Amino acid sequence: MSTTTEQKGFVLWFTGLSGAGKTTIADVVEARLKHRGSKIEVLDGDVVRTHLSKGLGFSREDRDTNIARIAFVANLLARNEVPVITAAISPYRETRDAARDLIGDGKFIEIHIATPLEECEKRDVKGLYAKARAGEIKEFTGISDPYEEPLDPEIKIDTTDHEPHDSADIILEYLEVNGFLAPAGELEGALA
Ligand code: ADX
Repeated sequence: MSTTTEQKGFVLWFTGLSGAGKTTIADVVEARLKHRGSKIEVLDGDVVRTHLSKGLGFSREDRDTNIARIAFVANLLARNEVPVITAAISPYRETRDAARDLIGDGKFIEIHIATPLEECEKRDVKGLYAKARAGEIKEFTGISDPYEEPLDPEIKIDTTDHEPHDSADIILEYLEVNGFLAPAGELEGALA
């Protein structure tokens, strides 16, 4: 018998430029999943870099180490039925593919937050793009360092024409359609 409360592990692997909206959307998806009674853990690049990846910089080697650590922890959680959202730039295709291989294709959901560079730079929430343009920050993704777009992500969202709640809708619908999440209302219906 299927139970609507059964929890499945999966990883929502966000990738995209700094300022694309990864953290903002992750926060909304996290809140919405919690509201639906799901477990959820978030591994945010900026936060991971203050603990697990403290001291790492932005060379390719350090970014790869950072991403490998995030993938390692995400896998530990997902295989124990704890859904995970990762929100790091993760600029290298090969490194994201290694994360996909580790976690398993069936559980790895790559989400390209595909906000164009011009829009990210226009927002410049942290003021880092201005510093990168002025040469004060080296190896800045999109300006002086590469970002390799996903070729075939499970989901692609451009936040230029989506509010965070719209983006979260797209992601939650994907989870429902693909059997990772019981449709909204099903649990209430089952308990009625
Ligand atoms: S990743 O490349 O290793 O995936 P991660 O997501 O952890 O990057 O960290 C990116 C964040 O670090 C950015 O959102 C920004 O706030 C900050 N940052 C500082 N320096 C850089 C840089 N050179 N390139 C990109 N982001 C930087």
